[in-house]
Amino acid sequence: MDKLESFQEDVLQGLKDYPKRLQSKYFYDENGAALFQRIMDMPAYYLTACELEIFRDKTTELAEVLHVQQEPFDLIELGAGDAMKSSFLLEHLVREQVDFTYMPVDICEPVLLTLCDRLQQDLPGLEVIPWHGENLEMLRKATEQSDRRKIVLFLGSNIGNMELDEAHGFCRSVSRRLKADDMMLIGFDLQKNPHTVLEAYNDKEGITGAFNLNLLERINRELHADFNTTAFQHYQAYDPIDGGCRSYLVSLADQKVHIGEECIPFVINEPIAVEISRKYTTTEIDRMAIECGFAPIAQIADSKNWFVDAIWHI
Ligand code: AVI
Repeated sequence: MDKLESFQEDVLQGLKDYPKRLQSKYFYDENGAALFQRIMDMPAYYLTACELEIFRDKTTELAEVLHVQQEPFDLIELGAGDAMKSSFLLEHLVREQVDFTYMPVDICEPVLLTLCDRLQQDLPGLEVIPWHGENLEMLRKATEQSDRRKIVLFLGSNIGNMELDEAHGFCRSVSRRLKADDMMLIGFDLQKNPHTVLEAYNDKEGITGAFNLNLLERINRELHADFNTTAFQHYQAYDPIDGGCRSYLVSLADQKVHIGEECIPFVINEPIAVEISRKYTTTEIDRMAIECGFAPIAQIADSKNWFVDAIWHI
């Protein structure tokens, strides 16, 4: 099945289900990636600034906890994107003449090529091997390719976009690929004042709303659908008990939407669940490490204690 076919299958399966749902991994077409960039620039979207601060101000501590002087290793960054945060660590390692190869993984080839070009200019001494494809598939290839020690980065609270069972399954799959002395560094957004969380996903300018509605536009563009995007409204909810920050697109009318040959009925106020951005407690993070076959070593936080990069070893 090609990419378009699996997109169509996932969309139809989700919209025929009850309650209706769409997968947030489909947010990131070209428009979605540009809108996410605007989200990251919003002052209310604190996550990027917090993790950037950790990588900028605690680089030496990160490098020490990761035992980078121990032996040559491969630094595999899952979902690397523009590697804005990890670049602080890369610069530090190059400066310290650490023996390592950087292996960025990304589903989007142009993003990966842009990153490689930038790294070649900014850090000419750095050895880079890009992996274009799905995270776990590329991790498998990278671990099969060499026996060198591996350090896996999974930043940006991307783990938060998975339901708990999915997040556990993902971390377990990573741990099964790793061996003694290998490590994983994973970014978690922490539970905090519920208003702070909600404001990060419910901006008045409507950028997050546009980001979510872009998924319907993408379905129109790529799957020959006729969503009237003005007849759907973004709704965000945060549950401070379980840490689930969920976004929905709510139908503003009784309406029918055609996707290719299929017809999907909506009743007024019916929601489509589109994304979870889960917030964790520090205890849950350590528990998750253990349940997934890792041993937690450290949690490095920003100055507000809003975000942590957790470091686990096998
Ligand atoms: C990519 N991911 C970690 C973002 C988040 O915070 O869940 C996606 C996002 N959705 C709305 N705003 C940002």
